[in-house]
Amino acid sequence: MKFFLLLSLIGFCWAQYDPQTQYGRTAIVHLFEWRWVDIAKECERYLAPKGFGGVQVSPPNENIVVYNPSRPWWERYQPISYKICTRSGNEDEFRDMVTRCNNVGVRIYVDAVINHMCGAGGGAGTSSTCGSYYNANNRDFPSVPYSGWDFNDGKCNGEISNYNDANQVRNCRLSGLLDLALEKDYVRSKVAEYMNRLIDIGVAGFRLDAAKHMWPGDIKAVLDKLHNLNTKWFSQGSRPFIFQEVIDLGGEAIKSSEYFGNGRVTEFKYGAKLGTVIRKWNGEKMAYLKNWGEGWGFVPSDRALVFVDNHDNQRGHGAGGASILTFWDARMYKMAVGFMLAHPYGFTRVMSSYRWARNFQNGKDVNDWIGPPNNNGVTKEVTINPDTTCGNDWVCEHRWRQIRNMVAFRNVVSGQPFSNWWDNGSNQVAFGRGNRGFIVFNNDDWSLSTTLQTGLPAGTYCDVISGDKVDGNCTGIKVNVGNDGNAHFSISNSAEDPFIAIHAESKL
Ligand code: QV4
Ligand code: CA
Repeated sequence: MKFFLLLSLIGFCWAQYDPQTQYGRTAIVHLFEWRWVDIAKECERYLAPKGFGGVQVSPPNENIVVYNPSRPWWERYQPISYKICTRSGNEDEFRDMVTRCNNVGVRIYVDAVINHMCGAGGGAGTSSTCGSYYNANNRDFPSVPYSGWDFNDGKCNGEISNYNDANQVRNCRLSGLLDLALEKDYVRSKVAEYMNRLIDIGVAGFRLDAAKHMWPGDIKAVLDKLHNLNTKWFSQGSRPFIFQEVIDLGGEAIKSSEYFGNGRVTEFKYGAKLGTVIRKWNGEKMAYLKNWGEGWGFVPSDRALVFVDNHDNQRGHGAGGASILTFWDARMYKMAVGFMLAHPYGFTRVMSSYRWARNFQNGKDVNDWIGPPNNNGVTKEVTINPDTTCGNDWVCEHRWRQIRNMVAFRNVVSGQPFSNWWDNGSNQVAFGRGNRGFIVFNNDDWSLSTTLQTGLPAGTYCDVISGDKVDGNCTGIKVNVGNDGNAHFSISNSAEDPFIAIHAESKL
């Protein structure tokens, strides 16, 4: 990432696109709803040794407490104040997490909910995660403080009803959430004060929640008030990494390109399209992935934050629809995440979820609101089983061998070109990353057996999908690459994981 720093030093201001990860670390994980004490431990015991670049954490600021339904995950997207005090932990625990993760080279990115406060129907009282008083009826949030003057009621006192009217999308209420008047310097200053407190603690950047619902210029005005990153862990002049949640599947007034000046944007087309291809819906096939990336109409790679699923669309919220692959579709999900991590496009985020009791009625999961594993509202610890999986209903996709090893693959091939593409015209495809990595998929209903040019030096390589390289041996499939770079691959269409990946560091 030193390249970005050089550019920022000579005034290219690239820095807000730079994830600020430790050199050679190229993916982050969203530890959705985890407690700070558990994230601190995970940084030290797992994320650092396995080469993860950082963690997106759930909103750390005080939120409304909702009892109907009972403590939904989405209560954390209804701020009451900017006190660092939620079900994930208090400010001391947050500080400890950021320090311990940074000390092992794992960055923390905060989910910043700065477009709004709680729902207009949130009532009044102290039903909040830190006991702060609020009164949604008269827009009173004394712990910030915000009052009626600080909201957009004067511009629009209703909900967004027309996504083809940019003014509505920015100035009206998203799902009834009280919309902050971010054109006011006072509001910009309160938001920046909150974000600067987090920067000074040591965070590396921010996900800007509901960025689509804020004017790009208002966001820029806030970002211009932000401090440089803490020099205890970041070089002088480092700017916070910014990725803006902008859902743009096309066909609406607002385009993600309006936000490129502020930082990266979430590319929701990525997961929606990849899910359709891997599911082989609408005549899609993996052979079409040859021009994956900008060729599919996505934003430029250096402006993209990409993911297979996120906390919204893994449960039917937000965008992507039924094609989105999640941990519930494990076999296809691993293929999609593997493809994402092997392909050079975008900066990659891996989802890490919890299990909940889905209950589909008329095609909709009526339990889509269920919050994290908990004992009477207290979020459960992330326990680690002897086989390194997680207990207490935490899914820990990031610990699945196929996904963990592809995070390492992405690090090993970083900077290498997309090369040696091959396909069978259907759903058997392969591609390399220069002379450092190679991956082969069989998503057809028949076996794959073919010799391919890998671009790799001769030698015996361990497949990192079916196993690991342990003490100079492969616990899974071995692949022999000849002096000409060719190797033979056989993948049954009924294999547990119908894909093979090898790289420079899995070579015996
Ligand atoms: C209800 C009614 C409203 C009424 C309001 C009155 O629906 O008509 O005016 O009460 O208070 C929850 C409830 C929702 C409720 C709202 C306010 O689900 O029914 O409105 O609270 O009380 C998450 C959830 C939402 C949730 C919200 C706040 O997805 O269901 O709403 O948190 O708790 C668009 C946006 C995109 C957004 C996506 C979900 O462009 O930015 O929708 N994604 C982000 C986050 C997402 C979060 C929000 C934005 C809001 O990823 O998790 O929404 O911060 O695509
Ligand atoms: Ca707004």
